[in-house]
Amino acid sequence: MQSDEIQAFWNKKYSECEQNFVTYQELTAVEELDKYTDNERFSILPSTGNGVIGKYISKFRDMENTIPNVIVRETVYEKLCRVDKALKQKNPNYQLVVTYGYRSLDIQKEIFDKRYNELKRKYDDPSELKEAVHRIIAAPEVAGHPTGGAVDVIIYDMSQNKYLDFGTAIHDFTTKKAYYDTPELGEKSEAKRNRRMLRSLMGKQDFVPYDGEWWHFSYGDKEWAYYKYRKNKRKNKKGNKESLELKYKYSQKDFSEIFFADMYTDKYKKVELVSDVWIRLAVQKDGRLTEETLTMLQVSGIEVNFDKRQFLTRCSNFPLEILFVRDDDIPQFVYSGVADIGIVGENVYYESEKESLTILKQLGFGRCTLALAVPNDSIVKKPSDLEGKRIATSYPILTKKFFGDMGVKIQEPRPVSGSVEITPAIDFADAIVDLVSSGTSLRQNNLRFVQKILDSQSVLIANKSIIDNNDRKTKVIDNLLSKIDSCLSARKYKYIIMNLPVHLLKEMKDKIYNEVKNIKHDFMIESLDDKLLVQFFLLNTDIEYSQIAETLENILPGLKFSLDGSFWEKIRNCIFEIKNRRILLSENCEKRQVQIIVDTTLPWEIKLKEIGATDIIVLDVERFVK
Ligand code: PRT
Ligand code: ZN
Repeated sequence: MQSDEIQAFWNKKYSECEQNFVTYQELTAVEELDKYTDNERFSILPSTGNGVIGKYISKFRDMENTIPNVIVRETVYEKLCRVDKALKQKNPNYQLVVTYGYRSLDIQKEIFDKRYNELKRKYDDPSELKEAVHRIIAAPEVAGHPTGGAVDVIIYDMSQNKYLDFGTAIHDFTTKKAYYDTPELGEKSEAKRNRRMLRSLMGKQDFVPYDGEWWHFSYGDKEWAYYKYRKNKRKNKKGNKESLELKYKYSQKDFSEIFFADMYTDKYKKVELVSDVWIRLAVQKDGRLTEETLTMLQVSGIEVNFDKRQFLTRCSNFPLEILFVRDDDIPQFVYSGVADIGIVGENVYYESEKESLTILKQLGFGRCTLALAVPNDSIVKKPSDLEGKRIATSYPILTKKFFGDMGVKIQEPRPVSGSVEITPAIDFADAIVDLVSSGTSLRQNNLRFVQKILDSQSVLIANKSIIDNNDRKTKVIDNLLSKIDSCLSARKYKYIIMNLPVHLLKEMKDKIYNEVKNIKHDFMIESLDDKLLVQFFLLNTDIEYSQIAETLENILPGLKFSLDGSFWEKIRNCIFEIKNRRILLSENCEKRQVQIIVDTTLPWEIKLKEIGATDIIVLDVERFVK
């Protein structure tokens, strides 16, 4: 055969395949079952573990900005786990991998529109055009992925460290071999066998296949309803009772409507609940606020299992779920109730202008200033010099408000999402409104600070209207706030590692020992602790006696402060006197390492030098709190 004859032969074969595909027209005929079946939550597929795992194929991560993990309906997740279990019974080295699950409607629309515009010229008939595009990418209003019911799956062989042969790579649309029934793969080929195995395993869990992509299966979406209906109709020809069911369970959802089920871990099990009321906190996924936020939670005693690939995690010792998202989305998520509370910069909070949102607490980190700046050589001296001028910013609302309040009419602010500082140099703007912290960025871009618009730090925000109506959640949030409070006060302290002269410590202890053994004969000099003595020494000499009582009781275990006022006065002097002895110190005397926590509001540096401390290292307390 000539090569174009061969081509014609395959084309004919493939168009026969295409006859069987579910069409757009057919899908629009499917009706909704009822509203209540659509209420179920979504689950996150773990990216490791023993059950089914979710892994986006890297080139196909168009959900990256919103969701770093594959997510699906709760029921779909359970069914997938059962498929994986059945698969492992065939071969324990086989692993079911889901490379695509929920896709937001916006993305579905975007991809569909792109293809639609590409193919527009080729078709006169609009309904033919729609069908042709639909064959490549499902029309948004009937698509399965935005319901969370459709998945793309493949099997991985863990003993070989590779995917099983399916004839094409997953998501490879460049060849029609992606069609399940491609005539190019022999019936007995390994690829065909694997396709049949996958289809049969998925089918046993009530998923339906899509003939145009060997990897695509769904449960509960329109394709699913139609496929079942069509199958029943076929049976009908053989004389079986015809089913009139042509109804689907799951409708399309926007990301903001999605509520997540519990995290699943290995072994197909849910994590055990430690509470029946959980609150969800939205935090920045990957940015300036992420590390400090997580540290703050840890120091507050909350165990966060942070894994960059996850976007939702449950704390193991506090009823808190953490949702990792882009910081700009946090006000919206808290506003819409996707999260109960969130942590963002005040700049983002005020820019979002959501009325029912409120600041619960200022957190002290992520400090910066929203400022107006102009090129060094600009004639602008003050905001009013910018009348009628162009201003680039990521904060158009705050910018407009600032100039509005000053009564200066500027052009509509020009929104840019990054690299604001270069816009004057490329003549896109006459001035910028941007965040500044060290000011390096302004200097590097030959910009000059004109005026501060807003001081910002990170804040904990909540949706008043939701919180006020839920006492149980309010309780959990109050509990969280008091934990955060104690963390914020811990920031007052520093962890100090230093070397101290051994003979000085010894002298201090001897003196105390002599005083104590008069009233407590079994007192041991070993029970005097270096660390406590130094801590006591750092206290101000003029503070109230009662205030240091607790510290003294720690230093001298077994003795009660109430014992005798004059006795304690003596002990106190034993310790404070030491600093007058520093004459005795020499550079090369024997030293011992002592580690203490100091209150940074006290003049600790001077005092430590007074007792001959050397090699002082200062660290944040947080690092030492697990
Ligand atoms: O990806 P995602 O959307 O989550 O992150 P993002 O890029 O929107 O935000 P990110 O991580 O840059 O900042 C998060 C928050 O940190 C901001 O909303 C602020 O509240 C706070 N913050 C604190 C800052 C800065 N300091 C800061 N310096 N945000 C941005 N900057 C920029 C500044 O605009 C400048 O361009 O950092 C650059 C360097 O600043 P200088 O002045 O130190 O040179
Ligand atoms: Zn798919």
